[in-house]
Amino acid sequence: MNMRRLAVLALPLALLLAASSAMAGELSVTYAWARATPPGAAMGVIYLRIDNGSTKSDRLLKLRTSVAASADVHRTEIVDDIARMREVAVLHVAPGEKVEFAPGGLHVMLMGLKKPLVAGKTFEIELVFEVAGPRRVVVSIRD
Ligand SMILES: [Cu+2]
Repeated sequence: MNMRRLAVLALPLALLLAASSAMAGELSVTYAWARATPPGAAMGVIYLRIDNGSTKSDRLLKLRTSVAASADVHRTEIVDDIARMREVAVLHVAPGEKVEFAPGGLHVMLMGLKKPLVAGKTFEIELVFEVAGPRRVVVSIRD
């Protein structure tokens, strides 16, 4: 293998390392998406991932978005074969823990939607953590 070939192979690896080291030591919120809603719908849901890359335990205290009157963390639970949603007032995220919000489990419940969530569009939500502070993320809307 000649040197030129080596350099070409080394470049993607260097980029990968740079990307992962930028995330290390921090709490990050990624993969945020919302389900598109029909016209007139009052409620919507957001799924995302919280990755606590820090060494400190943290808590999600509050969520803010301009698209709805309120945004709260809910957990769907099956009780006696019936799916129920329960509000999670304060979500704990342990050091190194990844918390996945996904259909059938944790989700952000939007209530009092101000307009329909249209597939292909985006909006922003801010998650306020006790230790890490606010994290503003772009939510993409999907069908
Ligand atoms: Cu809910």
